[in-house]
Amino acid sequence: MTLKSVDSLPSGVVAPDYDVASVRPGIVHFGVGNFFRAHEAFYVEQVLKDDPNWAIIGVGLTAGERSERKAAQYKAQNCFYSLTETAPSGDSKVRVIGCLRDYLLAPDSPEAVLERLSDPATRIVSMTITEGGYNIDESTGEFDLTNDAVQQDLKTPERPSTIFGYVVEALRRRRDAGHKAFTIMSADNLRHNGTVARKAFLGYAKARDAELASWVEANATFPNGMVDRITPTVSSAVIEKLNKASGLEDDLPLVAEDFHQWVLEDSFADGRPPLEKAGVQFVDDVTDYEHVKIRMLNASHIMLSFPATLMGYENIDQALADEDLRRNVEAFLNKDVIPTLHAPPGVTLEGYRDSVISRFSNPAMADQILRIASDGSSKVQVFWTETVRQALERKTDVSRIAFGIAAYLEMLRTVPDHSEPTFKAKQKELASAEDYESALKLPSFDAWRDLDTTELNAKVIELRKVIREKGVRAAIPA
Ligand code: CS2
Repeated sequence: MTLKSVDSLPSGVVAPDYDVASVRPGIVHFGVGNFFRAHEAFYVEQVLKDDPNWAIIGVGLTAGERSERKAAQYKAQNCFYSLTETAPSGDSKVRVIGCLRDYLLAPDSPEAVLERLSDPATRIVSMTITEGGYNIDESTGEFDLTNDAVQQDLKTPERPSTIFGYVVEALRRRRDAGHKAFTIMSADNLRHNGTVARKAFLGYAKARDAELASWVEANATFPNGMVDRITPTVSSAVIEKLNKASGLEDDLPLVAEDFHQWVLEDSFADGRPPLEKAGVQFVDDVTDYEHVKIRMLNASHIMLSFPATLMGYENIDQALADEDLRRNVEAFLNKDVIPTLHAPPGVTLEGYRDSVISRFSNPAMADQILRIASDGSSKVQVFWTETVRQALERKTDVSRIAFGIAAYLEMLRTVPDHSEPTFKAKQKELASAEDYESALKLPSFDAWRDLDTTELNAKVIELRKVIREKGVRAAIPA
């Protein structure tokens, strides 16, 4: 059946447990991608029955045919979509999510977006815009005011096009109208995502108007959160498969693992949904949780995916079924990561490791290696830096880290259509150079360049040679 309403869904499909017609929007979300749909929306969905004031309005910022098509699909389905949650055992559960109540394409209706953001009923503005989306200059660590779109917004602040322009203009209107500020909540997989968001939005606000910036600083909040749920890319073949299994005709279905976690600081400017009822953990400090997630799960995801790409594997469970790759990733976790990590209360690192391995081996997910390996340049920095620095400082064995870097660089050189969206011309040139040294100058490795990298770099070069001459498997550390 066409997914236009949640009345009489096929049997086995779980419908919203609240009256969809009577919920009211309280959250505006930028970046309605699969991760948001399977994570934040999934949590909010479960608490609307307790507090109906937190439905979500999605906003897309990019113009173009693809965005228009997506917006049309949301409208056609009254913003409903189905989520299939799959467990490693193969069990799955399908539910229709109803908490997304509208989808606005900002380039088509900028004023509607500003009105929604300025409405005092909007009390949280959340976002999943990826790391690059925060427009932080890697070399200075500050908000990049030289960005063309930001420059344009600063010239015409009342007609913005960037997320910073929209949010700050709305905050200006709220202040002038005597309304409260909202919470600016990042749900991106970054360390200290709230601190990054604070830097970005205040960086823009200060450049626009210092007084307004002070008001935002005093009144808005930027909670940090650790987010986790593996959410594969949905191809048309997957859409067909999901619909066949659910009995729905959903143009926007998605699949995710049954595992999900959100650890959040309880720092909200004007209230929040009762997310603890859906399992969100509220803590004073998310740092240790972030480190465990990023340094164990995400770091081993790329440690597996870079060589697996070269070996021709498609999905992460296939990579993990390769005994050599599995041994390498387990050794990386046991010897390089766990000894230098601090576990937050209630978490054992060995238990976390076992759960990560079990999550990766979930075949029903068919999680694409290309999804994980793409944008490796940012991921290497975010996911590996701490572990690399610890190894260099403690002078421990760097062979597994060197192997990961060597595989990454060989992948960049030999998989030309590999997506590195943030690479500029100079980086492309370094990455594709035939010699072994040039690529070591890539900015991805800047974060540990101040330490003694002689041995590490020599090992990377040695392993790149082995990969080229004898293949990846021969380069996997014993
Ligand atoms: C993956 C993540 O793309 C990646 O880097 O490691 O998308 C991962 O699936 C999520 O962080 C899981 O929460």
